[in-house]
Amino acid sequence: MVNKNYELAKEQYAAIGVDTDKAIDALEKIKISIHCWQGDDVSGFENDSELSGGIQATGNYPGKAKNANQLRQDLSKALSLIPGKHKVNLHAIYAETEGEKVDRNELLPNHFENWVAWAKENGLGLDFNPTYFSHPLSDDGFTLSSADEEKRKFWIEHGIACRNISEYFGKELGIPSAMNIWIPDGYKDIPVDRYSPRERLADSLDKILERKIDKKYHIDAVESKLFGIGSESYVVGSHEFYMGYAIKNKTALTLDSGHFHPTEVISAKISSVMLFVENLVLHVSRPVRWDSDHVVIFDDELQAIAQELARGGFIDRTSIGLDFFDASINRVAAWVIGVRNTQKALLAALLEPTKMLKKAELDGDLTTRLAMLEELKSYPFGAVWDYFCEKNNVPVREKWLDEVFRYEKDVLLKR
Ligand code: RNT
Ligand code: ZN
Repeated sequence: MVNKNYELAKEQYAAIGVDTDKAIDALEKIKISIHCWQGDDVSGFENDSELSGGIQATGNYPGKAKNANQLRQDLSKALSLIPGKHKVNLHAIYAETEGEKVDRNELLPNHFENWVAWAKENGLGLDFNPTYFSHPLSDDGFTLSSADEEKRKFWIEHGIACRNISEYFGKELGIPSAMNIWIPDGYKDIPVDRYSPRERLADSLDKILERKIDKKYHIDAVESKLFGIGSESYVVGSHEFYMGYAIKNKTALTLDSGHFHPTEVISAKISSVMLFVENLVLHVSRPVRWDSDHVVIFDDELQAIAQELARGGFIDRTSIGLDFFDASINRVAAWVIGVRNTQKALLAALLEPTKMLKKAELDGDLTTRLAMLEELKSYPFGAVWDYFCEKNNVPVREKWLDEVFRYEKDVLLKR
């Protein structure tokens, strides 16, 4: 059935000049950066601080991972239901310090050696994030832009420690680690001085990034935001701030789909960003009325993001990461849904007869452009997706759900 459907689909796509085998080869090469924090509601293993920084995981579905072994077990389960080879995105709070209290400015590569061993065993890459939230020294809402020099120093040291860890990931695994800096800094109410915190943030970043690291191993990225809970009126690390910083300092820029005004979409920004920065990092998320971090679904914006990457030839310069945390449904299923949807959107984009569409556009034939874009929506891309799953030895269509529920019964509900 899967093969038969694929052959039929292949013919239909061939008729409009699209090679489905080529699209499949291209999709197979794309590593999605899977965020570990969906597995435990962004808790981490430090055990002594509540989630803070204006982000929130709501829900209390049973079976949350309570330690690194459980989190790796859950990730392995999810990965077994996702076609292809991917990367796992870690945060500093997922360090394993064997019961010893190690503060964040003192973290070392060896605190992540279990993660590296596991990644090697499973053929995965790793990405990284310093954690600038859920810590007593971020309680007043300021970290790298703090006016308190002691605090600011602590967080600079944290950034430096994290770059060493990220470089270690890249060296050990032979795949560059993208390290994304996001800070929660900002004010609930209207500030008087918007400039000085930004000046301090730029200075902190300069200090963190001082040591040159080979891009073969490590890529620096910076993530902007419009507002958070408790930073509604002012966020130090705004889009303009980081766009400027990334261009000036040749870092990557991270675009999170939940971090802009409600009618603003990151798909529309990619083509501008790619003119001025070498690498793009995406945090694909789904904001529902606000930066709510819902599980990514196959919606218009996800498809538009994939189209922009494929049409522009930007896939090689982009780290496609996910960033959502929903604690109201099975957490393993949340990963599988989000990653598979992202891959589906990429496949749909790779199956587009882009050359033909661009030609129609250049020729001024905007009627054909619209007609074709609409017709393409009902082309049999699902048959190609099913074939891709089968080829990669993962369940076709919703069959993966049975495995998640079996795992829930055998493992998650026993925790
Ligand atoms: C917060 C940012 C940030 C975090 C993760 C946990 O608004 O999106 O990327 O979600 O680092
Ligand atoms: Zn994000």
